Amino acid sequence: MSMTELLGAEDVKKAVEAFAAAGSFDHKKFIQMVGLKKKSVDEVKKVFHILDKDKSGFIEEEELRFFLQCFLPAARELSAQEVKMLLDAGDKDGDGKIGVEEFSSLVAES
Ligand SMILES: [Ca+2]
Ligand SMILES: [Ca+2]
Repeated sequence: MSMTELLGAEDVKKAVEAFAAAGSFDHKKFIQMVGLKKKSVDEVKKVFHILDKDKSGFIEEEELRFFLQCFLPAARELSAQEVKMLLDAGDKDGDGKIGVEEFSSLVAES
């Protein structure tokens, strides 16, 4: 299952392009733009599993760098500051990584 099968390819492209400039990433707007907010709990979990590239059950800091590229391979990497902001927003229990429940909350809050 790829991201563009779960989400509309056009929506993903538009969202990635909207945050093409380094430092411009806004996870709430991005989550809305790719249509993730309208997806079912199961679909959000599928997206989580794509973002969890090494299948550790968590999205770690290193994986957050490639957050946009998981949606669109041609996208840019997130900057260290953007990664930190995204991690701070998603990591509710402070263990330094985002679990599936935390990711679902992040989507729900967006
Ligand atoms: Ca992982
Ligand atoms: Ca956590």
